[in-house]
Amino acid sequence: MKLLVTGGAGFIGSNFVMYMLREHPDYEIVNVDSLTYAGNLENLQSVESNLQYTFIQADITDVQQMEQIISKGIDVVVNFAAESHVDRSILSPDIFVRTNVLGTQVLLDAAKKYQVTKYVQVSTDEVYGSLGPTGLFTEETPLMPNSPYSASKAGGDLLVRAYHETFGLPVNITRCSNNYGPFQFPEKLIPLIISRALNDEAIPVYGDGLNIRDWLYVEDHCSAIDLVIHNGKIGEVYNIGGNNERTNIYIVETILEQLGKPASLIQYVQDRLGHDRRYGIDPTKLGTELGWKPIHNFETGIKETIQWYLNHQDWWTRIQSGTYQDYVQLQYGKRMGDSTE
Ligand code: NAD
Ligand code: TDX
Repeated sequence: MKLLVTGGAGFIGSNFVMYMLREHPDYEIVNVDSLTYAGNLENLQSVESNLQYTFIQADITDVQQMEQIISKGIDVVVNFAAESHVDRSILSPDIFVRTNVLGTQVLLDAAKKYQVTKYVQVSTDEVYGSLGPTGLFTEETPLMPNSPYSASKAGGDLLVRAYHETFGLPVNITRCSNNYGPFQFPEKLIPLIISRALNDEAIPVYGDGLNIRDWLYVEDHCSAIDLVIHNGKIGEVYNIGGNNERTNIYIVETILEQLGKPASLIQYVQDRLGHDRRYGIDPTKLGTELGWKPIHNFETGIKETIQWYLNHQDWWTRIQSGTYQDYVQLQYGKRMGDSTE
């Protein structure tokens, strides 16, 4: 099988490329990534010389390049490429629409033109909006995105659905909860806490810290997508999650405790605009129809993740030395009374 993975130099995409080369050593994997601030070829050093793996630097909104790549015998497209950070979508929504909506449509067109056997859209639970204190997101929950990020992901999902209904394109959509694990860019909550705590910097907690996210170790997300590629029923949506709901403040306190850092590092700051209160995934369909089961629970997964960041300080220190500082200043400067300077 020849797989096109887009966004394979990012957090989940790079974990997925490594996972697939390990689980299916006979598959060919083409990784297309435009290498935005979030794309990092260092993530893929371990597979660089694997003859089954090819990297192409290209933008998914580039029609000619996508057609050229997909015309060369691609069987399955898995679209991870996206602008993925909610806070950045509040600062500049335009690039989210371009990549997450237009980019998806360009890929769908090329997939249709060259008749791939399957197109998998890697989406997110955030398209469902925010939950109250009870209930879970199922595949039937209406789409009610609240941030420019989640609205752009929902836009992409609706196009995927439409290409299936209108043109019969064989598609699946996956909607996963919050991921964590190795190679996550340190703008996201868990690596942000770990890296800042190790530098003895204040940890910004939005609002009252009681927002809830449902955490899944990245490798369990990869195994779910692998199953969907092979056994997902055409046209279906699959939710992915491991029933690991935690408040943000629990995550912060757990990491500080495990690193032996004081709770005095916690700084409550101005809330995120439109901040979704709670996400919780019902993964029953994926379990009963495709037999998926996560293998990591939050307690072991977070320990492994902290250890990975301790062992790979060079990786995140290099990221922090680039344009990352400009983003930190823009996002947190005023919020934290400029204590980030
Ligand atoms: P990420 O930001 O770490 O990686 C995104 C990758 O896409 C980067 O390598 C970037 O260079 C690439 N990219 C961005 N724009 C591109 C373009 N126009 N053309 C080609 N490549 C481009 O994101 P992530 O956290 O790994 O998320 C991957 C996917 O999974 C996204 O679609 C996201 O919506 C979805 N998702 C993420 C999570 C999560 O918790 N991180 C949860 C559910 C779903
Ligand atoms: O500095 C912070 N302080 C804080 O309190 C940051 C960066 C986040 N938070 C809160 C906001 C959220 O309630 O922590 C929670 C998690 O935040 P993020 O790591 O930014 O993730 P989230 O907004 O939940 O979105 C993530 O999960 C779904 C991914 O970034 C998305 O790509 C994915 O679709």
